[in-house]
Amino acid sequence: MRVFSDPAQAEHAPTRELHNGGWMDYAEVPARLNSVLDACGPGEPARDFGIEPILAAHDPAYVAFLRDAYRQWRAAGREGDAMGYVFPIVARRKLELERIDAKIGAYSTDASTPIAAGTWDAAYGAAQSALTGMDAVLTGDRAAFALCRPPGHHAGADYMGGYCYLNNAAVAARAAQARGASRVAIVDVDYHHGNGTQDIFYDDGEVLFASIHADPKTDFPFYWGHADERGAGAGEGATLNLPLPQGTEWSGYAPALEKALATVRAHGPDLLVISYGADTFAGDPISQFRLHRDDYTAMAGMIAALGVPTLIVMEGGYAVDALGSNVAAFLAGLG
Ligand code: SP5
Ligand code: ZN
Repeated sequence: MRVFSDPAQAEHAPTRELHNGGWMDYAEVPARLNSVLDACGPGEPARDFGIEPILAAHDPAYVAFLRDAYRQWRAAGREGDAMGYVFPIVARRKLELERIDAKIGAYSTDASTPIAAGTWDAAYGAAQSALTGMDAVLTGDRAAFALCRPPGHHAGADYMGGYCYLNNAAVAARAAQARGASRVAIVDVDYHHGNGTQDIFYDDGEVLFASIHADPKTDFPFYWGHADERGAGAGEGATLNLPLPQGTEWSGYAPALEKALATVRAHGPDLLVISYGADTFAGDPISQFRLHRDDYTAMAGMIAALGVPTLIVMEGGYAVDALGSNVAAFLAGLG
């Protein structure tokens, strides 16, 4: 299977994140890339499809902000990574915001998604990796792997969060639709709920979003991913959330995946996007499921049995040393 990534993806290197009442080392590190490339690579460089396909999934003002945020941060005399500290929870009105602190808070859901010097180029490169992988699938490959970093599934049309800036899976799905694959299914198997992807397609009945994740009652992102979120308007019923308890092993995971895949089958997609996170791994430092390497091969086998052309997009997975072999096990199962 072809593997795509962009060298700029390694240049995004925030130093710390805020959670549990203090500063923690940033978990989403550049070394994740080499762990995967050593096991699955070397892969091929992403092509550049430009900014247009990114704007099919994201608000232009948000994209313009993201592009220029670090420069504005430095221009304000700040050192280190850019991060918000005031978040508008009630109404995000279209105010003319002046200060970088005001803008960054308005475009963030949390304080674990800093903007560093290389962030824009890396996020842009990751989106291009997803688009390049999608192009491979649309031109005849049964499956392709976009080794995206930073990840994307917590990023909405106009917000970043959870280590994510641009929603790589959503950008790829929109590109597929623009090229005639109108019915798309996105299956998100990252440990965390893909709130950004869900938001982008919530009203869209053409794009099924199905997610298996840690119960947001106990886990990030807390406010999305509950079982009663099922889509709205034309998208009513095209969102499926299957939250599972901490400690879930393959025996509890497999039935949820079977349920998600039955819903995918019923949707009848032209194309499948898998948001693949290896943070469901038993050894993950920030997550609490108990999957093992061979479970990823089984997971991929169930997905491959759908017989639908599939783009795999990398999301989370923070046990860096094991990440490459977990990804390789997953790709092996796709056949
Ligand atoms: C793409 C992705 O996987 N993003 C995940 C973002 C999670 N950020 C919040 C992490 C909070 C972790 N709390 C861990 C407690 C460990 N004792
Ligand atoms: Zn995750």
